[in-house]
Amino acid sequence: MAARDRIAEPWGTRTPYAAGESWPVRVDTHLDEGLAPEDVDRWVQTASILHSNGDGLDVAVKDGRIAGVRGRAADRVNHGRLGVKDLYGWQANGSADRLTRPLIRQDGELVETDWDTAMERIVSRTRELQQEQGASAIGFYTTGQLFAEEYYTLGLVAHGGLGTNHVDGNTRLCTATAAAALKESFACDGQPGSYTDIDHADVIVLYGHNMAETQSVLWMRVLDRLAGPNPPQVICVDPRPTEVARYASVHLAPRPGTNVALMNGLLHEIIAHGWVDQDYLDAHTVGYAELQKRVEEYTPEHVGQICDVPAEQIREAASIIGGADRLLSTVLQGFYQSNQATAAAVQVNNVHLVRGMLGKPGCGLLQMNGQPTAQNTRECGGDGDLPGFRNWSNDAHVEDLARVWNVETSRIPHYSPPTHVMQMMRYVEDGSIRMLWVSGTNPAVSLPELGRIRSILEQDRLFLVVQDIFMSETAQLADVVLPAATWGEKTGTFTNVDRTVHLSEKAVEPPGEAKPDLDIFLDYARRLDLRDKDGEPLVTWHDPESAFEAWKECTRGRPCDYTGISYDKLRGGSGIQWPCNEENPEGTERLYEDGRFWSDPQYCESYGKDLVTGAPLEPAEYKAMNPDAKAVIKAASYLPPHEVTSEEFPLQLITGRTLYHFHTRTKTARAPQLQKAAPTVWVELSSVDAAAQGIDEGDLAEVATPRGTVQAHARVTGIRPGVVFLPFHYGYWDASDGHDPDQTGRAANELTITDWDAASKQPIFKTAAARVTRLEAGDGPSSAPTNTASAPVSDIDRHTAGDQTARADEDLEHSVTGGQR
Ligand SMILES: Nc1nc2c(c(=O)[nH]1)N[C@H]1C(S)=C(S)[C@@H](COP(=O)(O)OP(=O)(O)OC[C@H]3O[C@@H](n4cnc5c(=O)[nH]c(N)nc54)[C@H](O)[C@@H]3O)O[C@H]1N2
Ligand SMILES: Nc1nc2c(c(=O)[nH]1)N[C@H]1C(S)=C(S)[C@@H](COP(=O)(O)OP(=O)(O)OC[C@H]3O[C@@H](n4cnc5c(=O)[nH]c(N)nc54)[C@H](O)[C@@H]3O)O[C@H]1N2
Ligand SMILES: [Mo]
Repeated sequence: MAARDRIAEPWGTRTPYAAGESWPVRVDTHLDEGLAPEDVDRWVQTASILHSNGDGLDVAVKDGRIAGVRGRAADRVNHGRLGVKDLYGWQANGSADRLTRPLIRQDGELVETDWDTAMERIVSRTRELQQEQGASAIGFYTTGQLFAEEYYTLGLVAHGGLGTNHVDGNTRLCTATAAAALKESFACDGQPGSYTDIDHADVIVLYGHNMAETQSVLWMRVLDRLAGPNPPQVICVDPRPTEVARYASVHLAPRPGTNVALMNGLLHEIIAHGWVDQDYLDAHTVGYAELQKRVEEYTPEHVGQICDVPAEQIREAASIIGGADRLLSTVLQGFYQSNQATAAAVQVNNVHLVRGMLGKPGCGLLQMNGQPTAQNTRECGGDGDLPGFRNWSNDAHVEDLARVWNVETSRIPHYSPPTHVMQMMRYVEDGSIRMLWVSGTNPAVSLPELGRIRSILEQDRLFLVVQDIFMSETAQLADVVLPAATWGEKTGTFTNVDRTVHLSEKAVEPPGEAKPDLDIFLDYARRLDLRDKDGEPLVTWHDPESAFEAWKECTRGRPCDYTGISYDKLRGGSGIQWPCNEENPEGTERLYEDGRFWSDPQYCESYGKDLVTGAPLEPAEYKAMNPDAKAVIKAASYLPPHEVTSEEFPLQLITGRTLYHFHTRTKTARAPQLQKAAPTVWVELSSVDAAAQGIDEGDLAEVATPRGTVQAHARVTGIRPGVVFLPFHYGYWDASDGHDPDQTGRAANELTITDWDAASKQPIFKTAAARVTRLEAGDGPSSAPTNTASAPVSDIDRHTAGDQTARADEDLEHSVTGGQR
């Protein structure tokens, strides 16, 4: 067993392996300073909550507190490894400033109260609004960080109980495009691929996905293949010099917002060289002829000009993809939050369809998720869709859901597409939504154009409920604040990117009067006295396991079939991939193995949309296009971003993440090792752009767009010239000095634009026109991490490293017991 400073060495020790072999086990452990593993009272099973990778881990309990974590050797996802946020982030649970009592606004101030008073205030406001205006006055905005049981309950309460169509999750900002792209190509959500495809692939392409920092354990798996015999070739598509780019055979660094042009260029080359699987196309797809026609004009030279990438590089990347025997692709926010999000992500699906690379070992397609439980938000209806991947525009599906819920069909809103969050904000602005219940998300930092969002959420006429574990920037604006219990303090299940379902068990008591989100939703339903059509209580469950059993029934016969899974089956060994049912009792590694899809018009989740306008296809249109349940190849032409550079705003602004923080940092800023690794905001710019403005490493700079300004210290990196990058993690709260509204000038979203992809409705966080100017000299280099995409181009005398408390153990000898898959 060796101890390593995992802040300095985030990916830990290599355990090389060859194609087709099983990924070796390495068990990572981090415990409170001075606590030895043998002194831990109990180990309690869970999975990681600070990203979507789904790494299995056990929580160490000592004296009734969480005191550390250890990776689960037997879990199929991580084989024992943990990323930095998991190793250190658990400390936030025990933070002294957790919310412990409900708060209500009285004479302008938030004051502590009891649960009865807080809940009655919410219930009486709900009743008033139902009477005055109906359920459309009420909206719910949830997250990708609660558990399946909680989303399913919220979905039932909102859709089947109140009957409002205004339900969405922050998954809209996150993976709405993953869902949309899968629905376009396969008429159903659900990742075709499996993480074990990394064990087999000979080519791995990462499209706008900084896996090294955002799914760092998955990246360890790639690094271990790269360190072994017959390594795969990696292609990186990202304007920044990420760790992924460092290991890539080809790094395409396109101008932000030009992904569709790039994809069409790759498809042009693949088709022109005949690197296509015609038998597969004939047997299993519709729409190929249209694609052929559409990509004809996208020659490498033409695309090279649009994307500002050498034509030769496009040829080279295409020939690697075209020559692959086992092609694995991953897609994330560089596509989903950029111009033409769905159209671009769909072209990645098209590459796999054209090459017949689907449903075979190594031939994986991962339209990635970001948040730990985003998949469940989508499956359970927390994002406004109907649960169990039912199709809201298929009346038979709505009837079937009404049967499951025992309500009248007319009670379930399906007269129009579900309201997406940016539209909900518009309705709040207009005053037609008058009560908004926000759970597990911090929109006052994470939504675009924060000046506008603040003014919307601050309105007196809005009744704002915020359910959180900390006094977030959004909770500051609330009329009622509800203190939630979180991961480690409550039980439930969640599902990662590759459909692996994990059980997360309660390890310790929540602080003070904080309650599991499930209990809060159940309490609301009870107080409202919601009933089914026979006058019985609408919600028939009372705890996590009974909620899970009900959810299973809702999924019976649907693609995300959970009926073969139980809490007991999830205990002890590894997570299990859905569908898991009578036919697949051990779960299902890959979807679409036989070239058959869930796209039958009667069965499918979606009829698709027009990629340019977002208009949903009519059932008859879909039936005419795809009568025989094939995969759909949908072509798209490149369209320039809405906001382009100008003399005043000559640069392109993109925003995103660093390895050491999670989102608005309510958890990671309370973990000292993580906070120290990336203490405050910075702006990345190229040496060309820095020189043009007379900016040196560490200088204080102002970044401006037509929406606002942010001040940040400059980090000069190898980023594509013409592009600047801001991490979006920094709101106006800080662990050291609390809430300081004067610090609004730190949040990247002061600058982002109110605009979204027409098909997925995902906001565009990665294309805006900006200007950067120098304000004053800094006192030394910027504090940005030096071992990630923000690595400086010059030698600086500051390097990212942890102290004694950052040392974590790696056990390479660990023998696996208990059902490794
Ligand atoms: N450390 C860490 N890990 C996380 C999270 C976190 O907050 N911190 N959050 C989790 C969540 S919810 C999510 S959604 C994922 C997100 O994970 P990622 O998508 O990997 O992260 P981002 O940094 O948002 O964006 C990825 C890359 O997109 C590139 N990019 C920007 N614009 C374009 C473009 O137009 N084209 C292309 N090709 N690339 C572009 C950026 O340079 C950036 O490196 O991470 C998850 N994991
Ligand atoms: N500019 C820019 N903006 C972005 C992005 C970007 O790349 N650039 N990425 C977008 C993406 S992909 C995402 S996912 C969003 C994330 O944006 P948010 O969801 O706003 O970010 P978080 O900080 O994760 O907020 C989660 C909140 O839930 C609370 N919480 C944690 N656990 C629990 C729990 O168990 N119960 C309850 N009730 N509350 C809990 C936390 O304290 C926190 O306040 O940001 C989006 N915004
Ligand atoms: Mo996300």
